[in-house]
Amino acid sequence: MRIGIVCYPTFGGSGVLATELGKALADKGHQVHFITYQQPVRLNEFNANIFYHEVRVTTYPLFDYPPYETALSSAMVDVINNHQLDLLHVHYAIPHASAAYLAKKIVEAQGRYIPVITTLHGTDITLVGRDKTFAPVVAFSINQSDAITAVSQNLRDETFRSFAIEKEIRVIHNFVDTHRFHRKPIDAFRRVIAPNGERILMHASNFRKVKRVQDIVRIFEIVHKKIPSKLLFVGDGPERSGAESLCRELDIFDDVRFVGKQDQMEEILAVADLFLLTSEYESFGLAALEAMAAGVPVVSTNAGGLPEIAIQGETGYLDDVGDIHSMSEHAIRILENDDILKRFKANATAHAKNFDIHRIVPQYEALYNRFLTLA
Ligand code: GMT
Repeated sequence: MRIGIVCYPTFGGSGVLATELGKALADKGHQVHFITYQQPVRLNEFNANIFYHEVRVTTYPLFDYPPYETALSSAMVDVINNHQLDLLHVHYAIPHASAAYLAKKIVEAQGRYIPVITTLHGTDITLVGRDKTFAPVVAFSINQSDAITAVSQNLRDETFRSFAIEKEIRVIHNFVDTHRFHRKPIDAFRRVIAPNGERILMHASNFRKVKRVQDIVRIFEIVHKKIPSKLLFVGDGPERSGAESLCRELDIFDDVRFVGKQDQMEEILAVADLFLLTSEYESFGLAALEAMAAGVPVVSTNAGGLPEIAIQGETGYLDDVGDIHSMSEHAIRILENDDILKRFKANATAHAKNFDIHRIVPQYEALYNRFLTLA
């Protein structure tokens, strides 16, 4: 198949998932065309089946807001026609679903049929999409997609609650390459972070408000009093400086490291003992799944789709949003004893296999195939 993938190229989960999907499809022999404004961060290796088409937005003094969506639709039309795409798979509704709708209509007028599959990822529905400046366009373009998928049952239900969607929304859970994430820790790296064998707690995100990173700091403060430990923050974003200030205020800064954006997550996760995710909402929580695949138990909130990927008391614990004390107690319970930690690590590794790339990618292929027979 010749597949066009449209996504955000940044560190966010939707872009990561779309890129990993494209790479997996290319490995299976499909020709994959990424259409986006920048090389996706996880698109870091050469593959003869992968093509990358950069969307360029012409600037002009008249444009206070350069029309990215128009440029994106034009790029889609160009790639559909010049590379004879069989379908377009767009990740994150805004503005990808409406740009795809326009591209679809343009090529239709030229006599070509191109199915559009839209995958909803979370904030495109729950935060940004609901905003009335976007809502009518989001609802319309989702309804115009030939197929709609959501990354969790929770997101599917939220979408139906928020918009008048007239079509079936298929749940295809996010996935992880469990083989790639199952790494041996690099001892030298572990020693740099935890020179005296302390436990290592980790959080990775885009540090947006929805992640409640201050809760992570407060949980660590409690855990740290009982268990010699270090906290590693991976990623960057608007709430990072607030988290740094809180670490200073609580006098734990020497035991916390902010390592910024990293693309080799599997190597960093390999040294972690516990992953913390305190989000107010996660449609899925890909970062938590990647942690589990690396054998790292997860203490998280029970928000959104997180209960669909974790097992209470086995792969970690799920607590109410903001319940810092329960999350701290659970973290301590996992970390205080080597045998318990080992059991949680093994459970996390085993459970992540249910979301292995080789189980999930065929679900997308089966969906694509339904449309190829219509073309
Ligand atoms: O978490 C973010 O803010 C980034 C966002 C994105 O669109 O990249 O992540 C969303 O999509 C991920 C991949 O499907 C999910 O794992 C995240 O849970 C989801 N984030 C939210 O729902 C807040």
